[in-house]
Amino acid sequence: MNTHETLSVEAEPYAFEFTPTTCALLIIDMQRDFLEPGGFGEMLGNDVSQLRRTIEPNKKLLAAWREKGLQVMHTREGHRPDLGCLPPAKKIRGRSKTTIGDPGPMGRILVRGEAGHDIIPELYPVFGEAVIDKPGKGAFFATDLHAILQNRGIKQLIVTGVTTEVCVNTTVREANDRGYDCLVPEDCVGSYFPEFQEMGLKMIKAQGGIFGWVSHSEKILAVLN
Ligand code: TIU
Repeated sequence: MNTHETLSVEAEPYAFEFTPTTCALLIIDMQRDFLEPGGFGEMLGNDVSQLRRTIEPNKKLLAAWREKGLQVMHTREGHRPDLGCLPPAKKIRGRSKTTIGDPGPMGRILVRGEAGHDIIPELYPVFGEAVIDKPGKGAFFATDLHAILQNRGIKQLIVTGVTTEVCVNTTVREANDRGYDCLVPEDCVGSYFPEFQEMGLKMIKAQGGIFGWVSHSEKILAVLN
């Protein structure tokens, strides 16, 4: 496979055509606090196994992207230790006893530099892969992601990570409005709620691909190899 040639992946609502060298793998918020047993997500009563099934397919896709020397970027949702970038509305949302910035099972919840905020070891970034720290759900809000993508000549994104209906969906919508084509492999994104997983994916590919395309990691790997 020549990474400069245009490839076509079977997808919905129709084939996704992309040039590997100008297509980045963007992995959203695969953080310990969202995915690991004993983390913040589980503490809130969520079933982390719904997210953990995405680890293996993400590992395979990441390995393939790295092997071809293609662009990889990671995001983490979280805040400065002084919570200066945490809107008061986000701090109090949910009326939980324990909220963002408070001590949690793996350090202060969603605070940069804490163990729970970091990316799971299975998908840990390597040198040269941008890590975008974002204060919101979307990866473009209050970050330099768009500038980095422009500087690297990226036009298309394969978006994976968690959760499907929250940070993945918000990021795909933001990317779409900025002119990027987004492909979401359904096995590489996860939600704590099966019904949101299904609808989150349907929303992306509806109306002729209103926000992007949906496929499966095996279909992407098949055209890469
Ligand atoms: N990364 C991300 O989706 N953050 C969330 O808070 N997701 C929830 O589903 N809560």
